Amino acid sequence: MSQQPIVKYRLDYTKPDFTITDIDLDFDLSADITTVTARSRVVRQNSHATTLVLDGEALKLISVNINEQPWQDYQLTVNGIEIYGVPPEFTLTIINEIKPIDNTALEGLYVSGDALCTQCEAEGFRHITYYLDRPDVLARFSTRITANKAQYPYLLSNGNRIAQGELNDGRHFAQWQDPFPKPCYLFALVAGDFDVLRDVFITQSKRQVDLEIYVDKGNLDRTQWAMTSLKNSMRWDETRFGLEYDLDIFMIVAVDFFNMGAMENKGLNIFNSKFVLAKPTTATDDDYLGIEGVIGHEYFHNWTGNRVTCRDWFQLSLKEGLTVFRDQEFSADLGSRAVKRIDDVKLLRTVQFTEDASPMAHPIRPDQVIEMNNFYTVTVYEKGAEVIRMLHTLLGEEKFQAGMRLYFERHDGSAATCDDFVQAMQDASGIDLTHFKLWYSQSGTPQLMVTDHYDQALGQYCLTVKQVTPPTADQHDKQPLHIPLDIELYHANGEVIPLQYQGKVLDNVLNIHHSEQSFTFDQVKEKPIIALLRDFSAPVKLHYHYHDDELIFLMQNATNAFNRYDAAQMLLAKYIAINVDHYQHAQPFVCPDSLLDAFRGILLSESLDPALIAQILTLPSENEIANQFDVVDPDAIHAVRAFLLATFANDMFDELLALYRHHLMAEYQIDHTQMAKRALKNGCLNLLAFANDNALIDQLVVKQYQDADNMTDSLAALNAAVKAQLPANNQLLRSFDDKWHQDGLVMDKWLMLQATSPQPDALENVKALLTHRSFTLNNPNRIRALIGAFVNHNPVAFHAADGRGYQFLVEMLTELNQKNPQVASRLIDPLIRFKRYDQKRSALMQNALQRLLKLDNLSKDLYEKITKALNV
Ligand code: B3K
Ligand code: ZN
Repeated sequence: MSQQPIVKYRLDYTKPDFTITDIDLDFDLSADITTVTARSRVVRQNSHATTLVLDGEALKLISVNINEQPWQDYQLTVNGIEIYGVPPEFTLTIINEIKPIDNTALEGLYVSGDALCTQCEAEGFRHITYYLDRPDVLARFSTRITANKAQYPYLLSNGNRIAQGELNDGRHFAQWQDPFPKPCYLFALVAGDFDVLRDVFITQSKRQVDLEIYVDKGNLDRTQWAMTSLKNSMRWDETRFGLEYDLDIFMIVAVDFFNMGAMENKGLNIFNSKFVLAKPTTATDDDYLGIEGVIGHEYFHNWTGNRVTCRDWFQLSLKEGLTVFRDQEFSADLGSRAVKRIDDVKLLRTVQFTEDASPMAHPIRPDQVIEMNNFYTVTVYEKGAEVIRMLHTLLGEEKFQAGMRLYFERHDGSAATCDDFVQAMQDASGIDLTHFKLWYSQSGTPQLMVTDHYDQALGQYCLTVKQVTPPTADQHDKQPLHIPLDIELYHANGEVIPLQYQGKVLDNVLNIHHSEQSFTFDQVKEKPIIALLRDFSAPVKLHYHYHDDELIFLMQNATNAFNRYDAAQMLLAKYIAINVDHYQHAQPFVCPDSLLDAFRGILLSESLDPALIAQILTLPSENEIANQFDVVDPDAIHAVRAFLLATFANDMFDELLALYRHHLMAEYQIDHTQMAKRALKNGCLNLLAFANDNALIDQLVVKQYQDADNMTDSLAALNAAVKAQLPANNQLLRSFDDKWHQDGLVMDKWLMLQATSPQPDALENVKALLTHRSFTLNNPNRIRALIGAFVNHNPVAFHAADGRGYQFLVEMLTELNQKNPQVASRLIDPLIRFKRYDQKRSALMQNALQRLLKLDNLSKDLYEKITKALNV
C-alpha cells in the first residue's frame, strides 16, 4: 500500500470550503489516452479559505489555469491537488490525461469490449479529472465528446444532446447538457457502436420522453423486456408515488464489463448486460424478474437519489434503502406480493443477518469507513429497505406518501441526510419517530423473545415481548428499538379472533419500545394460536415456543402468506437442529410423518398460488440453515439437508410426479401465472431428482432438457441433474457447453452450477474451469459466477477441513487485489467470518487472512475488511 489508509468518520462532516456550480467537460477520447479538459466555476463558501483541495487519482496533469491565466501555485498530493491563493470566485481550467485501456478496476473511464464507458459512484470521478468528488457539491454539467466516428459512432452523456457534427480525420463530436445540477458521481459518458431499441413514453402531464436502449450489435432481439420494464416503471412511479420523469430523453446502455448491477447516472443509466438482455431461450424467469427489478430500481433513483441526493456517503441508505423499498413495491404490485416478500426476507435472513454477525457489522448509516465501495452492502440496501418498510407500516400508505411529498418539497435539488427523511415523515404524519431513529445508528439483529399466557376464566390472553440486540463487532452496547410487531390470533377452527381490550378494538401492529412489554387481549374464548411478525413486520429474529401442531396449523390457516411460509420454515428449523445434533453424535436422522404430511398438504393445495407452494417446498439453502447456529458445521448441515431432500422426494414421490406432469406446459409465456406454474413444476422435478429410485427421473430430466424451448426449463433440468448427481449430469453439461460457449451471460449459469456442485472434486473442477474458453478473470460476471458461487454457495467444499478452499481463495484474491479491488473485496466475505467456525477451520481461515495482509500493494478495500476481521 502506498500510504496507510485513512478512516473517515460520519461525525466529522463539514461543508466544503468551495463549491462548483458549473462544469464544462471536454473529452478527446481514445482507449489509449484520453485528454480531459474541465472548466469549472468555483465559488468560495467559507470566507477564510484560500486553498482549493481537489480529489484526483491516477491522473496525468497537463495544466492548471485560473481565470484563463496559467497558475503555478499548486502542489500534487497522494490524493489529488492543492491549489493555493485562489480568489473567492473564479474559473478553473484543468487539463489532464487518463488511460482507459489500463483501467482494470472498472472505476472511472474504462474499456468494456469495444466501447468506452464510465462508473463514478462512489468515488470514480476523481479517476477522470481533479474535482470536489463528494456528493454535496452539485453542479450543472455540459459535456463535449470528440472521438473517431467509425470506432465510436455513438457518443453519449447526461441530459439533452445540444449539438453534434463531423470533424477532420474521421472524427466527430457530440455536445450534451444536463439542466439538473448533480453531484459528479452521477456523471456518465459512453462511446461505442451499438444496436438501439427506441420507444417513447407519454408522461401523465402529456410530455413525450424518448426511450433508448443501447446494446452490443446483434443483441436487439434481447431488449424488449427491458423496454417493457422501463415503461412499467415510469407508469408505476406516476401512479403509486405521483412522480414524473423530468428530462426529454432516458437512455440505458448495456455493457458486459461492470462491477455491480447497474448505475443510475442522470438520464444515462449504465447497466451490467445481465440486467438488460433477455429472450426466452437465454434467460430464465428469475432473470426476467431481476431485469424488471433492476430497471425499476435505477429508474426510481431519478427521484430518490438524483433529484434528492446524499449529503455524504454515510447517508447512502437515504437513497438506497428507500429505492430498494420502492423497487420491492413495484415488483410486488406487478407480480405476486407474497412471493416477492418471501424472496426479500430470504435474502435478508441469509445474507444480512450473516453480515450483522460478522466483523463487517455496521448500522444502515455507517459511522466509519475506509473504502466507501465496501459499504454498498445488504445492510445499507436490504436492511435499509426494511427500515423504510417499517416506517410505511407505522404510518400507512397515505401518511407515508404525504411524508414523501414533504421530503421532496423540502429537499428537491439538494443533498440531504437520513435525519431529514425521517423528519419529513414525522412532520407529515404527526407520528413521533424519535425512538424509531435508533434503527439508523444501531447495528445488529434484534431478537424477540415472545411468551404468552391464557386465562380461561377471564377470557384473557396475555403476550409478553422481550427484545435484546446481541453485541456486534462494531458496537457493544445496544438499546431497545421501536419495533412494529404485526400479529393475529386464531381459534382452533381457523377463525380470526379480533384484537380488543375492554371494549376497545386494537390494531394488529403492536408498538414495542421497551426491553420488556406486555399486551393483554380479552374476549378470547379459547386458548388462541398466534401468528407473529406478519409479513415480516420487522427485521428481527423471533423466538416463540411453537408446538409442531401449531406450526402445522399456521401452515394451513394463517391469513398471511408469509406466515404460512414462515411456519413451514420454523418447523423445518426444529428438525434440522435435532438432526445436526444427531449427525454430530452419530445417531440416525429423524423426520416425523406429521411434518411430511404437512408439506404434502401444501403440495396438494388447490387454493394456494403455485409459486407460493414452490417456495414453501424449497428447502432452505445451506447458508440459510447456517444462520440457525452460532458455530456452523458445514458437513452436518449438508448431510441433514441431503437427508431431508431424499426423505421428501421418497415420501411424496407420487404426488410430486403427478404435479410435475400436470404442470407440463405447451406454450412458453412470460407472465406471472405461467411463471408460477413453471416454478412449481421445476420445484417438483428438483425434489424428485433426490429420490432413491432415480432412473425414471434421470430420463425425465433428459427429456425436459432436450424438449425445452426456454432457458428456465433447460436450466432447471440441468440443475436437477447436477445437484442430485444424476447419471445424465456430465452429458448434459457437455451439451450445454457446446451450444452456449460463445455466450458469456448464458455460460455464467453453467459455471455457477458446477461451482455449487456437490461432487467431491468440486474445487478441482472449479480450478480447471479457470482455463475454460468461456472464462476470463477480466470479467466480473464470470468471476462471480465461478469463484463467487464456489466460495459463497458451496460451503462444504469451500470449508473443506484441510483448508484447500481457503488456499484457493487466497490465490484468487492475490490475483484480483490490484486488478479489480471492488470485485476482490466482495469475494473475501466468507473468509472474514472465521469466528463462526470450529477452532481448526477458524485457525486456517485466520492464517489465510494473515497471508493476504502481507500482499504488496494491498488495496484499501481488502485492507479494511482484513484488519477489521483480525482486529489489527
Ligand atoms: N448506485 C449504484 C451502486 C454504485 C456502487 C458503487 N460501488 C447502483 C444502485 O444501487 O442502484
Ligand atoms: Zn440503488
